[in-house]
Amino acid sequence: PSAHLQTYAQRAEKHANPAAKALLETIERKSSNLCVSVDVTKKADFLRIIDIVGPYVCLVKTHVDIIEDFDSSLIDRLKELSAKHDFLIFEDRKFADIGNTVALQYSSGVHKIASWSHITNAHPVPGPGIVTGLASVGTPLGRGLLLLAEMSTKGNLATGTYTADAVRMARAHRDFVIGFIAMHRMDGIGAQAGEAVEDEDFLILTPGVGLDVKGDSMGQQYRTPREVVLESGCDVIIVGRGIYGKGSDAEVREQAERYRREGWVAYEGRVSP
Ligand code: 6AU
Repeated sequence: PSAHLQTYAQRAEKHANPAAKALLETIERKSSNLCVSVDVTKKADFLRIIDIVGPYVCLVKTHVDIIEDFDSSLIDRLKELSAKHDFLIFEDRKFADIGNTVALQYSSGVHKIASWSHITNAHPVPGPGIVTGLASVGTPLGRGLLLLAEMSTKGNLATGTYTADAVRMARAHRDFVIGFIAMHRMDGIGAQAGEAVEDEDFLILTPGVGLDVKGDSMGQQYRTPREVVLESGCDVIIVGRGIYGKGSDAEVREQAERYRREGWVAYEGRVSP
């Protein structure tokens, strides 16, 4: 059957990339396909929210460049929380430059992303050189890359042939590109006639997930975990403001539990209808 009709555990066995395998195993172990996006600007808030949501997530998504009081101790704490709560880390860097530049941005600077982030992402717009550049840093460290094949926002340009070209780019680098930021499954998209793609299993991580509102004032659009996982066949739901934006610690915990449950019920409905 198509990969998304198999269990996460079955799929974990077939993945050679260490980050993809570890993510699928973590999802299975914790019964959670929830990634929380912690888009806050203060170190203390960042760590507090992660400690609260940690038990309910497979993955924590960061934007480290928005943290005002960033220093290397933040990364040490983040790694401790990752071990304590058993989740992987995804720095949502959205690389978008030539290979040589992204290799430097990924390995160096203040943030040294490759040294701590299991997964990162990139826009395919520069062409395959962006994957080669990031892979030169990430592959020796066992990291995984997601290409942005689609986006969640109104009016975005990642559609049609752009999306198909992104999938083709991933197919040419299957050891390092583990999947996509996308709104639905990419199975067979952009394949040439006769090209064997039935066995491919790109992970689909999907932002734009919310249960209480339909969007924001800047073009974000939300769908429910059921629409994303059951109807569109995506693998991981990414939730930001729907969880961390809820106020008290108790409410943040409650929302994390709620989205974990909704995401998991949608998955169970998919693999054993
Ligand atoms: O749930 P939200 O709207 O508060 O946050 C969604 C998060 C943000 C975005 O930077 C990110 O998901 N995102 C992405 C990613 C993950 O690459 C792509 C996209 O198309 N839309 C989107 O919202 O941290």
